[in-house]
Amino acid sequence: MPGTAASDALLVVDLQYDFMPGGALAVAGGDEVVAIANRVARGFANVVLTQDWHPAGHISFASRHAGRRPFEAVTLEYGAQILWPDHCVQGTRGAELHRGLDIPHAQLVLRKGYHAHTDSYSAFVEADRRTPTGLAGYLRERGIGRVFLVGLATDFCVAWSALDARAAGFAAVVIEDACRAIDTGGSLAAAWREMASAGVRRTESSRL
Ligand code: VGL
Ligand code: ZN
Repeated sequence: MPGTAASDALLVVDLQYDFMPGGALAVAGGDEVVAIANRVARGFANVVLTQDWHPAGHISFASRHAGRRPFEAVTLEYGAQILWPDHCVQGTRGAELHRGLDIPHAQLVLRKGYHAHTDSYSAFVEADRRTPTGLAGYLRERGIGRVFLVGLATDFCVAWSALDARAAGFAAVVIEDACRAIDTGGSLAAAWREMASAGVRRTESSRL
């Protein structure tokens, strides 16, 4: 399953300081993914980086909801939302892409989660499940048919992006060893189940 076809793209999801060990929403082993992503990206002509990019006081922050704590679930206008520590606030260091990322040929940095009242785990469609980011159109116009995914976190932004890639008609392949999970409340097992039933495939970076 070589990823070098002109119609393949690699999506490098949210390799930002706030998701690294020591960050505001640290993902265990998140920093290990950077070197793997760099290596994988060398095999792709088409690379898109994503960047979680929230305004201060974003609706997904527990600090915005009186009496709520991070990792609690609440119901918002658009449905279920897990509350998070403040993270990836626009213009802060925590929102910056890891400086060890070495993918100079990446063509697009796609920011998401910038609407104050809507989260967006997915790089394709916001959490209201209606507002597109424009990524599907971008990939389609560029003749992309298959999207490979690496990054953070397996069970949130990677999984939702992979599911929405499928929903938009792309083949989707998650490179499992190039991702790390948050795994809160069974989220990782649930994400793999949903991805499997949506036809998302999984592979290892050594197989590319
Ligand atoms: C993410 C939770 C909140 C992610 C982003 O990148 O997976 N998770 N914001
Ligand atoms: Zn976020």
